[in-house]
Amino acid sequence: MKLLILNGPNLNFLGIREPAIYGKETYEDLLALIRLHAEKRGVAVSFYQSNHEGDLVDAIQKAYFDKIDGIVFNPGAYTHTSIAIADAVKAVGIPTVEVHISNVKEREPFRQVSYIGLVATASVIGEGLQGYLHAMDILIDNA
Ligand code: CA2
Repeated sequence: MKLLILNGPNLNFLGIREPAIYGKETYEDLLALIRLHAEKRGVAVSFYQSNHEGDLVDAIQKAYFDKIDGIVFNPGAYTHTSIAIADAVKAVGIPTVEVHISNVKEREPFRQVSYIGLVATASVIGEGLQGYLHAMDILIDNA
């Protein structure tokens, strides 16, 4: 099984700013955590992070041609704005689990809307970096 771990804008800033919301661990720490979990669960993982909406659409389309079996996706702020990204997730038909490190349900009203949530298989919200591992488990256990 091949999983794509996709992260949107500013997630490369993890551990650098706003530790009270997003924790102290860095983006590299996140990748290490995921690599370890992938090894334990016997799945292959690839990673992509971009600050650009179109790049994320391209990455989702590429996942289709690369025969990716599942996407763990934190779209960052594009969660709340991007119909283009939601359309891409729907178009490729790859099971996709939305992840949010923070509990967006208890934050500003504009974070209550998720276009990705409308097309995702499941959403994992407010579990910190562990949420990415939970999302992997959902995809693996439902394959
Ligand atoms: O809670 C999440 O994972 C979010 O997807 C993170 C996005 C935010 O716009 C969503 O509403 C919820 C923001 C990512 C910003 O990441 C930073 C990390 C460290 C320092 C500054 C920003």
